Amino acid sequence: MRHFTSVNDIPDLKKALETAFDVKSNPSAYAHLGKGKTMVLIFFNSSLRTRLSTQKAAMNLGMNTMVLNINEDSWQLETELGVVMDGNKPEHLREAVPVIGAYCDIIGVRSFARFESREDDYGEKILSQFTDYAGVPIVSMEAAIRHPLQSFADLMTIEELKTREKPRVVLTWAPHPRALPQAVPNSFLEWMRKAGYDLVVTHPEGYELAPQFMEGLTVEYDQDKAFEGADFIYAKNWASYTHYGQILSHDRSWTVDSRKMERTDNARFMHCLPVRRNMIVTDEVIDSPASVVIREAANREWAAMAVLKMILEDNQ
Ligand code: SN0
Repeated sequence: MRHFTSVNDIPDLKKALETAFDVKSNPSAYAHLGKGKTMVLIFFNSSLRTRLSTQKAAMNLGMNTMVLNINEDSWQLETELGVVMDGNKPEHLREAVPVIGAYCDIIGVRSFARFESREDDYGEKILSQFTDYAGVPIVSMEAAIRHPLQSFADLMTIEELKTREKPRVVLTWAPHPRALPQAVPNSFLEWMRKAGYDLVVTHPEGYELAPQFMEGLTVEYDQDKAFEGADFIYAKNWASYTHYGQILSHDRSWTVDSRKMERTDNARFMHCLPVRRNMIVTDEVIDSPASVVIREAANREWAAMAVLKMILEDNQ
């Protein structure tokens, strides 16, 4: 594996999962693999779990890490090609990326959807400048349309807790005060489909995800029905894809609550975090034993460690 930007970069998902569970049981077994190597983590957006878990994963492998928050610590970067740079952005990504690449062996990058243009976001305009010009492997730490490290940890969590071979996994939209990217739900569907699970998607009208991520799936617009027989409830807000970046509904009846969880088959509650309590999910549900959000977050370290281990082994 050269770059890690989606599940499609993983040659063998079953083996990758085995690697993740192996590093989880033996966190210090590979402490020399990345010795003398450096990972730079670049953030265009905020982070708590991704920053700490990815940095920790790199440290577990003996790597050095450097973190750069673009909007606070560095020059503001121009990302558009062909522009006259007479504004407030002193440096272009076209130089910044290969310069960063010159100082390290792996780059992690976080760059959310900007909601300025669906074409730019769905073309991964920022991420692809990194893969094209860095000269070193790139790990997506949530790009415009995918969050593969999150989905990998989600998959680990379900594998650990499932009680049947093909669990029924329900992705449900839930209300939120802001317009959020589709990266988490897109990626989640891609990984869950590859794992062969029984997948159900539920959301209000107008929140249909991009067709490339919905392949083979149909939407159940009735959330109550969707919850029936579920083994896992995965809640997430996202803004509209069809009315790109818009909030079309604030309907609080979509908040995941105990009454809805009772319709499931003793389902576990999942969310990538950060989560808005009593918007996405009630206190009662997230504080109940059914909630596995902390385990999910903890698994981020092992998912990231597995990814970095695979990259280090394949790019000696
Ligand atoms: C991001 C998202 O893609 O939805 C990151 C999730 C891992 N979430 C947010 O930006 C939440 C911000 C908020 O205001 O709640």
